[in-house]
Amino acid sequence: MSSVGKSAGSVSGAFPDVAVKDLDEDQAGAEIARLTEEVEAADRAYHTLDAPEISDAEYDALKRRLAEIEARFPQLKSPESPTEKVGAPLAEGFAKVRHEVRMFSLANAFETEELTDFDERVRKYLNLGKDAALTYTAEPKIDGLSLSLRYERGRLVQAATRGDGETGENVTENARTIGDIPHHLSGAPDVLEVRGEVYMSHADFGRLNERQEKAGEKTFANPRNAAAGSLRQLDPRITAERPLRFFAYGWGAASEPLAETQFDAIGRLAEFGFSTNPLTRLCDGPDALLDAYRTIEQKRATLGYDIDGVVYKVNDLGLQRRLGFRTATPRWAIAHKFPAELAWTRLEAIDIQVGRTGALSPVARLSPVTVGGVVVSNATLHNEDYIAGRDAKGNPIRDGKDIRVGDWVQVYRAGDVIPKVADVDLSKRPEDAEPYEFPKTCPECGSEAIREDGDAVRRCTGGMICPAQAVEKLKHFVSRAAFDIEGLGGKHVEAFYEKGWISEPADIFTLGDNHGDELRQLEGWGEKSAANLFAAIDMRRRIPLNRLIFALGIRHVGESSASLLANDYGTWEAFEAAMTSARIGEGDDWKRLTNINGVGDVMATSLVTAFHQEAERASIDRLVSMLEVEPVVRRGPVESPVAGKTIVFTGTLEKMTRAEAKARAEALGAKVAGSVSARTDLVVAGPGAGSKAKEAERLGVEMIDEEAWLALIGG
Ligand code: D41
Repeated sequence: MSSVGKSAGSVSGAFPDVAVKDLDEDQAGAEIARLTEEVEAADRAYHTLDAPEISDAEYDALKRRLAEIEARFPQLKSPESPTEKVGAPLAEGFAKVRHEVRMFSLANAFETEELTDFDERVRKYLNLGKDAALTYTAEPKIDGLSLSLRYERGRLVQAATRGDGETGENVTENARTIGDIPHHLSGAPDVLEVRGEVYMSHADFGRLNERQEKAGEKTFANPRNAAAGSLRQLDPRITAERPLRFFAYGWGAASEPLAETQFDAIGRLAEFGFSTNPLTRLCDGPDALLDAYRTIEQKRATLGYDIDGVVYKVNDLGLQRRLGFRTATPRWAIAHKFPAELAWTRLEAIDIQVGRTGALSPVARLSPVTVGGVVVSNATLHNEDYIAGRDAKGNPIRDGKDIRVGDWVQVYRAGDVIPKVADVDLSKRPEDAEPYEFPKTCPECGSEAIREDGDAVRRCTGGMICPAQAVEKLKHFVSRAAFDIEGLGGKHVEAFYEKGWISEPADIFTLGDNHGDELRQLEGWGEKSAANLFAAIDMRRRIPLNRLIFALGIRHVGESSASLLANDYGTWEAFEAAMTSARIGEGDDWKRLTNINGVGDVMATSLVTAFHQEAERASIDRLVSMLEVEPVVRRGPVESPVAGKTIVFTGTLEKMTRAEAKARAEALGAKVAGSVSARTDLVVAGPGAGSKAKEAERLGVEMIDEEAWLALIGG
């Protein structure tokens, strides 16, 4: 029951096949909920469980669709949306470091067209014509992990991983062991944070794995994992033995400007003693960028280290400053990714894994093959339609070719993710290959497995009698975004379940009383570790409402939906009472539930059903009787003179474009509206303001010019 190849699943009742422009508001809400769940599930699998479930390309596609829908329906966008977040949650064990200047991520482009779009967006934002000069840098995108190095008066004082962009891990001692990282800089500003990528070369990676294998230690799947695993060693002596390298690509806090351009600033970093990528080029437009992309792609195989694309950045630092940042990414940079790598191999077998909600997920067992430097032997097959060569609507995929055991299949992987089967070669199909027959019963418990109308997934009906479902549900319960019980990982859950010590979440809270002595006797456990575990469990007897709702593992209720529900109902008592009295499709409780932005009929039905199923309900009640559920505390708004105000811009702005003004206002917590009404708090009017200014005057809305506006927001 490893999580290899489990697909993020599809949610019935959403609208994955409707073009964004054709969605109505209700559909958009359901799609946002579905995409949010899928992105979060993938994030968890990738970062927390170290077992990615979908390819980078699929992940990017989900996130992109989510962003598109949010852009069209900004009123539906949650401040907690995954499109607002950067990077990985923190691992435990290192002290946390707040970055003085946030470490942003990079937006991605895959197609040439997206690169020209990028250039157009930049020009439009800056109000530059098509032919105005605009220079970019192009540099390889190193496939490693980002690190921020803080120097004070030239001395390295701190090194931190990116973490979630706001807060990273303090890995200073480890960073000091990396040869490419200077301990002293001369001629640098008093405070300077140098940012770059830690990576491992192919040759060093090969030698490290050989060494690990000889020593009977675990080997790494690829250089990036090796670099990450090596940098995040709690013992710096281990890091010191690992051949890590570092390329500087940027900076965070700096007490003085380094230069006037990106290119020159990187040149300064090189003067200070950093390695900077020798393939970095200046480009005077999209054609030159594409040229640089092709050149770098050609060199990819012989570079000796992994790169996964090319990063373009606006060269002029003044323009970078004006362009600024969206929530998670700069407007002045983009990563142009290389296409995914492909390989052909034989499909040896199809296994079925059973998940928390009973979903039967087919996994391809492959003849091992190297894809982009990584040996691949498993791949996801998604669901039975995918194997049969159909999509969710019954339309052919792969021209309708089905997948059979014994087939030659094409697998692809992008980054270090679980690969996917993309295609099948019918000319190599063995004569005796039979169409795959998807099981109609659960391979774990023998219960009937059924497919509901509109659901792409076949599910085991065994509920908690199915050991696979029970264990997966328990694993979900203790996972990081749920109860996050330190020292109680998936392996322990499996072991305790097998011993019959825990079969539902409530049992975790009586584990000490009922099985404490047995646990202390268990191999690998003792007084201290058992005491630690029970202390960790006790710590979670108080739990925030949103975590509890998420932890229940109700189908369609992911992390974000759980927060939406918690925010709306506020307390467990209110939530529980509403779910208990609600009836599917009717009455006030149902109306209130489905009126929550982001809660559609599908999720609501799932919730109400769960609370009305006797066994499930009893299990929830047993759990909650042992807990103290924290109600939701509402967060205060951003502090600024315009926070919470509704602002309208009209007329010509001279110091910035409309888009820039809007972004600034929104960053300060204001709402920017397109027309003046009684709800408008402030109108910023430039020369040529017409009807909107008149309307503001008529309504007595405060009106100021651009200069006063800039003074108000501090320039
Ligand atoms: O080589 C890289 N992996 C690389 C990453 C690069 N050459 N430049 C980068 N520039 C940035 C900004 C523009 C945000 C300063 C980056 C990254 N960011 C980055 N890497 C991982 C997250 C962000």
